[in-house]
Amino acid sequence: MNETDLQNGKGDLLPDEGRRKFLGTTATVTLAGAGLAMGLAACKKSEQGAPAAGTAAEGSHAATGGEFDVAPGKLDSYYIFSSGGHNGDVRIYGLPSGRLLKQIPVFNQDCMVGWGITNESKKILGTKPDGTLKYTTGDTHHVHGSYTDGTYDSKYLFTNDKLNCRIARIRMDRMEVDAITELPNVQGFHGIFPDKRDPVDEKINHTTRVFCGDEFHIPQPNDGRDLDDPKKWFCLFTCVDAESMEVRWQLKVDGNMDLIATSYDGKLAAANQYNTEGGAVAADMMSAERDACLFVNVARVEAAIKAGKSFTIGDSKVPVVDGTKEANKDPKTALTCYVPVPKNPHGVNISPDGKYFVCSGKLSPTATVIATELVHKFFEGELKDARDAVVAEPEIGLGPLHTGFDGKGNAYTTLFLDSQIVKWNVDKAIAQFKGDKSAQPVLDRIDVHYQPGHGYTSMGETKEADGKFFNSGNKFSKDRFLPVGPLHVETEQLIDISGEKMRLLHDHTAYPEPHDAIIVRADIVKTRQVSDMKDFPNAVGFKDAGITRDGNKVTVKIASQAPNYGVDVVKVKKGDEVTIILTNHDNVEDLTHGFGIEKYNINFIVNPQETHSVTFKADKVGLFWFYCTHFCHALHLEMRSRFIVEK
Ligand code: RUQ
Ligand code: CUA
Ligand code: CA
Repeated sequence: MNETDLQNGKGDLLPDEGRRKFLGTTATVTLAGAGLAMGLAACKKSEQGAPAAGTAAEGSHAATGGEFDVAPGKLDSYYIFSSGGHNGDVRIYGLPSGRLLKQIPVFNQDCMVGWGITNESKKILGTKPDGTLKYTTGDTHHVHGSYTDGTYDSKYLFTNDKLNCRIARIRMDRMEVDAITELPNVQGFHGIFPDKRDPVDEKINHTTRVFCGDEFHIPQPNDGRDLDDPKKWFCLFTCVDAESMEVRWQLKVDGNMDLIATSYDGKLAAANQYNTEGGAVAADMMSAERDACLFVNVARVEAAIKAGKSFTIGDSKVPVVDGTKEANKDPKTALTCYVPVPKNPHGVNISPDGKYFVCSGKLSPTATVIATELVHKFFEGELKDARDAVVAEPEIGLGPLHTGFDGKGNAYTTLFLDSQIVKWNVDKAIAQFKGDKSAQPVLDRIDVHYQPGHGYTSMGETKEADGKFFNSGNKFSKDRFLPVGPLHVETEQLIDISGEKMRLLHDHTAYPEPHDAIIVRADIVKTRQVSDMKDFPNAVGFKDAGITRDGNKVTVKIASQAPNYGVDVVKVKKGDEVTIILTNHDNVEDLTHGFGIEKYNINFIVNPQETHSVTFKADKVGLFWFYCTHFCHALHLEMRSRFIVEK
């Protein structure tokens, strides 16, 4: 097949057309079923500026083979930190290779590392009075890094659990979770974003708070009251302290919240709202022509709490203030600003220069551009109407969801229904909105495979946006990879955005199903490759190793060094409560040991210089080997000892 064939859509591009048609039909049918086809039909493809790239995306729009390969032994230039979705974890990939580097267990259990099994991880995850985990499931959607001076400082990552409404913090030196907090009074905790500097103290130029939006309105308190009275239910915007991880305050709002974004000056947090109607069924959630993008004036909220204008809900001690429209009629004192946007928006992102928030249309083929400066003007009482903060609303395509930026004035929005990424220019969109008929905001389109959800650019959520890569997180992979049964792996596609035209570089797989992610320059990320024994208060020195008994409680202290645990046999009695504390004394990078006990459902690792412990009941009599589960030495298989439980 030659170049012309490619452009004419011949040869092996034809089956691809077939796939697209098939998928397009599915999407339309699904949406029509939900009563949405009407609004979507309003977008006339011919008026969208640049022509669709069509399947030529994989011809003229694609990179040549190997161009962005990372050769054996070479390292990637970026990290991707990605949510794992209903798997409950957070993943790290390298870019541009797409190599999976780590899966950080967060809300899930992971026997590779022993997350949810060791006492230390159980303490972070939270247990019931009987010592078992309070929750064993989670749903991570968004991962965001802490900031210093408008860019990532490699200190923390924060992620949400939509399912059980918890926020988790990952310390980036070890890439492990060090704190989890459950949010009170909320359900459907979806959007999360750290502030970029202190909203109150201008001198503090790093992340201090993390903002959390909840999507599902509930009775307050949710103790059995008002179950049939949705008008009384409401949602809360929550502020968590980035250091203590305690909930600082909550804000009662009208409508719901979906995604969150924060301004570079630290003063504003935004949330797109798709259910301003307060509907309990989908048809009601789509009944209004417009929903809103909510802006929270953080300093005012905190001043209101200081002034004693807060209340509490149920057993929760967290102060709550009223951010509803009814309670905030005067913009000059308002805690909130609700900017009307076309119905059921999804996603809100801020441009790297801090000037514009972009709220994607989802059911509307538009993106709404809101000027940060004008939101500030609203709060000063200088804007007639909140809607006047909108400076552009270009038509960009069907099903816009999330937007990334290149730092050069261009935006890249995922189009779920069109299965495309659209590149558009913010200034041109503003000119068009002002009435310049010659302004054509849409600059380029590229097909992705298929149905993209989140898309994000390299360093795009910092002031160091570098305009190199866009990663498209597609929701359907269909036929992109070898089939593996009914559950498909997801596709992520890396796109070169450094030129005028976008170029598809390659596909990589993603275990179902990631939502949002960030792309961070590799030189920013500073990890510690061998831990410090002092960070583990229960570390076992060679001299402290041994077995002690206190009533029916047995403590087994093990100081291991490859290829030995330093103890040949541990003898206990049936019914004993056994605690094993294991310290890995090896000081060599990458020399991790494992610890598993046959038939006792215990399995965890200790990295060099680390200590972990487990507590369990010796409820089975007999001989049970415990062995090293992590390959560590030529005598790794011999690294095993006996656990004997006597009658
Ligand atoms: S959401 S596909 Cu969970 Cu971030 Cu938009
Ligand atoms: Cu120690 Cu394998
Ligand atoms: Ca709505």
